[in-house]
Amino acid sequence: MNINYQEKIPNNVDLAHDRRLQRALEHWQPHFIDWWKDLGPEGFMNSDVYLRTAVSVDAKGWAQFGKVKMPDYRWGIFLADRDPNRKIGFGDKMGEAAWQEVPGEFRAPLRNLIVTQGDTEPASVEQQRMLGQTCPSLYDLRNLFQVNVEEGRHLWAMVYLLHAYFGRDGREEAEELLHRHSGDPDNPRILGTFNEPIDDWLSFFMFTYFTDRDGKFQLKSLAESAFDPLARTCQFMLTEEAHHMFVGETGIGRIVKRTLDLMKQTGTDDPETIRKAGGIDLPLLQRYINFWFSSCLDLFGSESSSNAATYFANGLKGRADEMKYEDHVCIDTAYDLEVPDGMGTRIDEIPTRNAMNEIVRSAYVEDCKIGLIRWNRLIKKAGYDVELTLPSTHFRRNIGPWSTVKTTPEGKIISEEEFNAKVASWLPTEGDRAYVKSLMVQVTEPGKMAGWIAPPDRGINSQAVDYEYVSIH
Ligand code: BYC
Repeated sequence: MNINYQEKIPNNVDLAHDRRLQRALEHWQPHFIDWWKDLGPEGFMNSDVYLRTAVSVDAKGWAQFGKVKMPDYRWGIFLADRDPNRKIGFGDKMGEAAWQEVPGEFRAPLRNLIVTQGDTEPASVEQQRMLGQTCPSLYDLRNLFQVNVEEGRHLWAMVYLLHAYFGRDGREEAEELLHRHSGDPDNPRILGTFNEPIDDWLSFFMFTYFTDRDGKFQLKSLAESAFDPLARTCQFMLTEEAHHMFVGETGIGRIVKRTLDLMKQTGTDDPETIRKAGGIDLPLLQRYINFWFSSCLDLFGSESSSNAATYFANGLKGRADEMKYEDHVCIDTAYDLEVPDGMGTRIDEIPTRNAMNEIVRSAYVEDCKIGLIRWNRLIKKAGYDVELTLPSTHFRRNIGPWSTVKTTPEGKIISEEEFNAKVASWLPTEGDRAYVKSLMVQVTEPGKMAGWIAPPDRGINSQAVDYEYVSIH
């Protein structure tokens, strides 16, 4: 069904025929707009931003580009088309018809999954709200705002499900999504990473590369859900998510490119010299990778999780790309999990269903490698013998069995003293953060770039790189 833009809330769910739901969502809408004005991007509310807006959910031509003032963006409710024959694809109920309503016995866990997913969307907008003040170019500023408005729409997607399928407690949860705030000590966002400050653009690119990729894997897992409206909502969200990861991958790639230029110009890879030349040295970049990657690994939950087993058994949440796996039931099978044991490790055999978080995390790690291969290719081509790497999945964990020990980035268990003595070479220091912050100055002349990042290879939607992507008023 095409998206109806004539209504107050654009949608393709025939909202006009459910007056109660329409009224409830129209009641929530001004709260969302107030939240956007208070905690969305700081400034720029009167600027015209070159944004894409969804016009239909089919694969071809779902987006339309044009200049829009952000508060006028048409946030709405878009679900992928329904397959009337869809069957449950995994777990104990495999082969049964997908659910169009929430079964009473799964109300609480499904609501929790939707609330956790929904909570991350406004959280990320809050985390990024000051970045416009230090944008490295108008091209980047536009991409930031594109990401922000789409995260706002993803919040709408989850709020629709809460309102449409979870009655009064769903409506209350929808209100709470606007009341928790990223980094608020009294009422923080649910998941750790979404309370980390993002006050420089290097962190933004790391976030869109690593954290949005967690979003991709979690959405893919929920797109397998037996609860069909959730599955269809997540399928459409995934089409928007791809651009967010593109922003991260190309953003980090452009930093690497600029740093390599500076290394060539100065004839050295010495970090101090690169910093004097106004660039981001590769060891600093590595420390940011170590920080964000390890933080995002925690977003998959514990390595062994009875929650995950129950979700899988009941068809609430599958594995990303479930069809890639041979066995969709995973009963009576085991998974070998490496866990710390003193200063060494041992293998624990756990039921596969309990290992679902770890299985999806492993697929995520593989996906994260793609960008590193591309960035390392640039480094190698420039003639340098340096490699950016992903740290071990055991490094700096706060969730799961590895949270009880300290390891090197290579995953070797070490004492707390050794960790503390070496951490400054593994994770961003105060000095690193202050230096990155010192580079953050706003550049708003069309086509101009800040000195620490190379221009993109091409513009957005075939526009030139020096197109005025944001007209600032
Ligand atoms: N921080 O059994 P366990 C995105 C909690 S990103 C704090 O191991 P489970 C986006 C856990 O909730 C994708 N708490 O975990 C990206 C549980 O609490 P309860 C977001 C954590 O349940 C960029 C307890 O610890 N979507 O879309 O198997 C921009 C026991 O945990 C953390 C989702 O996450 C943590 N890191 O799995 C914008 C999908 N990890 O229930 C957007 C929905 C775990 O005992 N969420 N805990 O109170 C889920 O599927 C699951 O809740 C999790 C955890 C995968 C997060």
